Amino acid sequence: MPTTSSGAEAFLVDAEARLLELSIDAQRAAWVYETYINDDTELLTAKADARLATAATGFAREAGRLSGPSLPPATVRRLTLLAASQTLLAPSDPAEGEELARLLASMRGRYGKGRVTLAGTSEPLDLNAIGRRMSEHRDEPELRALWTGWHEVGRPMRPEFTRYVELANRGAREAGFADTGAMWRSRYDMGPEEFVREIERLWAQVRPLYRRLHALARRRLRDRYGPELIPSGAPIPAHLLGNMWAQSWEGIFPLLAPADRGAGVDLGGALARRGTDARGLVRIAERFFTSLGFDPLPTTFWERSMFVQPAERNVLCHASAWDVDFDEDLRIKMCIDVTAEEFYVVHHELGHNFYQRAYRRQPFLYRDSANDGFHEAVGDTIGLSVTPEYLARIGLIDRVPPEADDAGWLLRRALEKVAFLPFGLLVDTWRWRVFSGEVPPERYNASWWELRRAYQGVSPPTPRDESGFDPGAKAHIPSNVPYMRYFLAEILQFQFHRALAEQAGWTGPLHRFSLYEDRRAGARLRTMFEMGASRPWPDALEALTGSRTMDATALLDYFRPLEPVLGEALRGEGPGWAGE
Ligand code: X8Z
Ligand code: ZN
Repeated sequence: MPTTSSGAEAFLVDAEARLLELSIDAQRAAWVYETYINDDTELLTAKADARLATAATGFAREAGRLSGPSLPPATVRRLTLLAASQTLLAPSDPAEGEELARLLASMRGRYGKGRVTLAGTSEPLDLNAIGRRMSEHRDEPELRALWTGWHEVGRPMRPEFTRYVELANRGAREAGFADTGAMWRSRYDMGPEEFVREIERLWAQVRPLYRRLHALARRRLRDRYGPELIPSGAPIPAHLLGNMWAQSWEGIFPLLAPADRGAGVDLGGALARRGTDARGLVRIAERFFTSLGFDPLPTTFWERSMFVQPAERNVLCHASAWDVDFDEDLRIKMCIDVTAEEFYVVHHELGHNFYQRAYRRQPFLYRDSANDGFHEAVGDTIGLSVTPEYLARIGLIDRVPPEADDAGWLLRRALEKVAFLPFGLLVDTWRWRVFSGEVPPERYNASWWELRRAYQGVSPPTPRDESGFDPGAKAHIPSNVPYMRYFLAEILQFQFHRALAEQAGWTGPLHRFSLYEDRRAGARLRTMFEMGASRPWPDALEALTGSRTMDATALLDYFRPLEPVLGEALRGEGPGWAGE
């Protein structure tokens, strides 16, 4: 019998209320766990997650059963969103659901508790301290020790991850999906094959630029470390790029800085000179949003957020933004270091919070971004407006460097943004294959490194085998957070930026445009935020940019002024590597 529209509506209202309640419980438990990791909080978060993920599977199955052509499109949309409302579906067997949630909590805990003690020292370093050293130090043996030491964190996750894949897939299949990866890919308002083609199309647009930047980095690293370690035509050893995952190369900017073209702006130095602390950094970012017409963050945000790493307990430092009650209880959780890099991360996180607050009046299933790339893109869009002019305007730096110095500034941005693209792409390329069974456990590490070599052009500094588990050394793997969103965000943020610049009548170079105090732009952003997930994402993209397709030409336009610098620096160093 076809479902009546009122029957489906009643089911949806009920499911939304129940999911909201379970989600709030799960978020509270997760907050306490991630800001105070111990055995009790681990158990509590696992129990709350299990309840949510098991209920979600039931709702997803029912949504699939009810959905049909006789229903109004809006109802079908909500049923579709309901089916994939969670990133994790648990098997309906409660024991298996709880086992799955325990595995995930355990892996997250291992990540949060991970430490490396360097030979000849006695102080264990946490990931923040390791990250600082990897971005600032250039001593090869030390970098190798930090890299290798941290990758040990993944080793005990291997059996846990293997079982998690099995159980998560069981839940996804009960709900009617082929596997968990297919479930993740079902949230893009297009067929899964079409989505994969979109990703490939976007990557093809940006790949030539990435290969040139890679060649420049390789050349400068060869000057520093010698041709034995950095031969031409080969991938770059992953520990030498200034970041644990080689996902941002900003740390090695000093090695690459164009000689006579300006060293960029020393934002870190400026913050230090001003004595800005973690809270002060967040205030500066909040001020940007209020300059666009958004209301200031609620008092509870300032009371409940974690800005600074507590000394006396284990926490999960990886930055995140929360909307604990899906209403006004906004928070961020970070271990803020007052650096230029973290200045951007703070803007990234607040982007989530302002988006969340804007869509809170939507029905529960629409309290989300247009697609997950949008959520990750908005704070970064604001970050693109952190220009030298803006920094001078708010008094952080004294003078705006001349336009002739822009190459340094742009190169720094490229080392963050362009360098990230292949990493953003490969994490879930790997996970999709794992979930589908194409990559079995006995090829976890091998396939991870094939992708890292092919896309990023990096190689492991020490031989890897299947006794370890290198993907586990990246937060989103033990935390079950999908990653393609960051690849999309990297493309979208430039599209947003270019569209807003055009709407403001800007005719100068894109990297000099700032939205600061542009209330009209703020209103457009708010319109898109308030839509939440109520419409297919092309509608949201159109509302902001006038276009219905994702397109990387804005990113290419933004970095075009860098071309002469790259061209000049690359004489004699052809881009590309064996194993591409
Ligand atoms: O995880 C994040 C954010 C939290 S949503 C800090 N990002 C990715 C990462 O760190 O790997 C932002 C850029 C990519
Ligand atoms: Zn984010």
